[in-house]
Amino acid sequence: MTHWGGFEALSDGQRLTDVRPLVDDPDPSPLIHNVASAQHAPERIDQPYVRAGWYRDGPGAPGRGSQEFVPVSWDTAIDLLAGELKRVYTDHGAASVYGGSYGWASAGRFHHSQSQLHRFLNCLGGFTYGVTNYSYGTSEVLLPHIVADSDEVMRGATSWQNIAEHTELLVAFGGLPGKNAAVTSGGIRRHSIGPSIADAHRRGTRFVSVSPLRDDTPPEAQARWLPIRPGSDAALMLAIAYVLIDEDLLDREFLATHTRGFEEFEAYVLGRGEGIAKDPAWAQDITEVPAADISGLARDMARHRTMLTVSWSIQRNQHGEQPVWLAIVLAAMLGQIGMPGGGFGHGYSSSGYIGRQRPAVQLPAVPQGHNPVSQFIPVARISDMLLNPGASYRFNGRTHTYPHIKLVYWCGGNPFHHHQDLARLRAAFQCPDTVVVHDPFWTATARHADIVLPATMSVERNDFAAGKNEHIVTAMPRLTEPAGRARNDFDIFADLSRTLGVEDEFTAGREETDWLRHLYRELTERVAAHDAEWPVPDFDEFWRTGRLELPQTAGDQVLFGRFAADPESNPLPTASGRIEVFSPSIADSGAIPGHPVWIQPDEWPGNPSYPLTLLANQPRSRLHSQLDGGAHSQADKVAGREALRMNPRDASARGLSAGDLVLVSSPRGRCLAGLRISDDVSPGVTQLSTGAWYNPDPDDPAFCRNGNVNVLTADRPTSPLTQSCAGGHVMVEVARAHL
Ligand code: PGD
Repeated sequence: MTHWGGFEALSDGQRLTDVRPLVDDPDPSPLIHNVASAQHAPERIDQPYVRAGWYRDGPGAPGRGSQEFVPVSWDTAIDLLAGELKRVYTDHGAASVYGGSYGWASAGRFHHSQSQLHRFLNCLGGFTYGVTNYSYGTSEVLLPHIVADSDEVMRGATSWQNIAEHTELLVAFGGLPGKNAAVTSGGIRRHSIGPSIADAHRRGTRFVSVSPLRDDTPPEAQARWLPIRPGSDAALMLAIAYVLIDEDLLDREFLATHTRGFEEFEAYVLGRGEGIAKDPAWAQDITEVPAADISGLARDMARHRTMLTVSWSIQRNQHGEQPVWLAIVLAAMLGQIGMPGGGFGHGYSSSGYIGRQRPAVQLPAVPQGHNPVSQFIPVARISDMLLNPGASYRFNGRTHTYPHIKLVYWCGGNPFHHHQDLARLRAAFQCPDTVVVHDPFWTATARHADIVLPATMSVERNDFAAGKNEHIVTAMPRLTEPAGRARNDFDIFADLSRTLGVEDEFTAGREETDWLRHLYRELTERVAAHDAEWPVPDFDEFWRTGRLELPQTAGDQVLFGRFAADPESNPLPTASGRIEVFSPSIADSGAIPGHPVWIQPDEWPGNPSYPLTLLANQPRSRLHSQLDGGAHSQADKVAGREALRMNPRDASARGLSAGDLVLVSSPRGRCLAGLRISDDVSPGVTQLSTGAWYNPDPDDPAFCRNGNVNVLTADRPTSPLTQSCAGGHVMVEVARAHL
């Protein structure tokens, strides 16, 4: 099982051949073909390594990211690392270790890299941790202020089945990209988004896809495409709100009984304060959506059972809070929240689990123990923390201080893929005394470490997996020997904990198989407690058949149905118990206004040096940066680089042809890419997915030869409220490259 689907394969003990999707997957992802082809690729780390300067001169030696590595034995690596951990914990304390280690790693409940790392570091006294995430970090902070916990909103989203039965109009801001729905963190057994959309379309749901990219919504939806200027969805939504107010198409009774603060918002929309009415003509200038289309869409929404959804990508931008908040306010104005097929969702198609019925039991996880350290950062503030120890910053209404970090430990993530402004990150990575990385591959993060330990891939170990809202648990028997001298993260930590005298706390006396049986027992006890009649095979039987079906929650899944029916008895977990159109807690934070507004991002069309808006979105041919060397990912390259898409009009204005090697420049950096021309991309827009491996010029860390888009993006937070990743858009210029 992978985050992008399950497969069966033949194995000769060393390599996989004949990889096939699981037979019960209705729409398998071709990404499974990256696994076997990457397993023994040259980028695989064959044994432990230590950076030459660090090996020679010890912690703090300069040259990280630009030096050779010395191969060492496992015994030497464990001794060196144990000694360094002891020094840092003794001399500087647990808060000087950054173990946030953000990243997706691999599917599998036991060999979950971050859980293993956190458990290990907690045995040593704890660590500075990371909060929120790069996927939907903005919403994770925002949503509890205005409706509920983000997990509740996303895992409890109205089901696709309910949409197919009841929704007349589904308006998708950011579209419904099938490539993202093909992935669920933790594993996806059945790819069902295409069939779900086709079913809804067949039963009469009309789709409107608001996006700069036509193919952000799959053909099954037969969607009406409403191209929009990137980053302007909030302006479009405000104009829709204006039309609903102006034409009295809103449900004032729902607003009075279920929301707080609509009056302040209404005054802003009508321009009563600062005098600018947010009408369709105002929005047309900002969004490039014709005013008549905006009015028409508002009326269509008011006259039909309407579901609004905002993709995660839209909140991954400066001021990304605003469109998420506005979609909820619009849904409240329509008065359909809690009705079958109506209301709002967040992230339909941003991940495969949203809109699927929840299982009735929680999956087991490796216990992480207790972390006594209170210091943390929002994960996307990694460079700020390393570059500015002791500085203060605002987050979610409070002031915090960046700790002094001496040791960075990364296991299962790739910040030199996921973070913005990689030249700045590279400078930040020079600050700690020591950087440790476990990864199966020589990622750019491994190349910027001092101690590099080769981890197994999931096909090289035993585990079981189920992603969010997945109701089949899949066994993951080890299919091959580990490549080279790779070891499981768990075994590496077990060795370290033995050397450091905390083995019993870390392993609890269990090895891999004992842990799997232990976690499986926990799961089956939960199933039995929920439904004593539910068929539960013992572990050996589960391992033989490869699957365990979980009971699902009962009933038709409608988000906030009970709240809508009786808000007094079923209040939301917000300060007012209602939907907060105006939020005093957000207003008091001073970070952003107390109701949603339009704020123009700092980078915006108008600078002749960087006239194109580049969408730095999720790739089609791999998950993030994972297995970029795999066959499927490599087959998608153009001119040997990551493919950049551009509208024919913009290509011809620059004298560019399909297949050209191009140079993409932003105010921060430059990268090479291969040109693909497509009228699925709006004029003035260009698109380069994330995940090509950062391969900097030795003399210029801001220049990437492979096409890593994060050399271009700004390391700027969404806002001081959410401090999240705003890497979705960047202004660029594209020209033919001369090598
Ligand atoms: P991955 O490529 O999945 O990226 O960032 P993330 O760091 O999660 O990295 C996972 C790493 O774990 C890989 O190097 C893989 O080899 C390693 N790994 C896999 N299995 C194991 C294992 O068992 N043990 C160990 N030790 N390592 C393992 C993703 C992040 O990028 C996310 S979630 C999002 S949504 C963001 N998206 C964007 C974006 O849209 N635009 C921009 N500009 N930037 C983004 N960055 C973010």
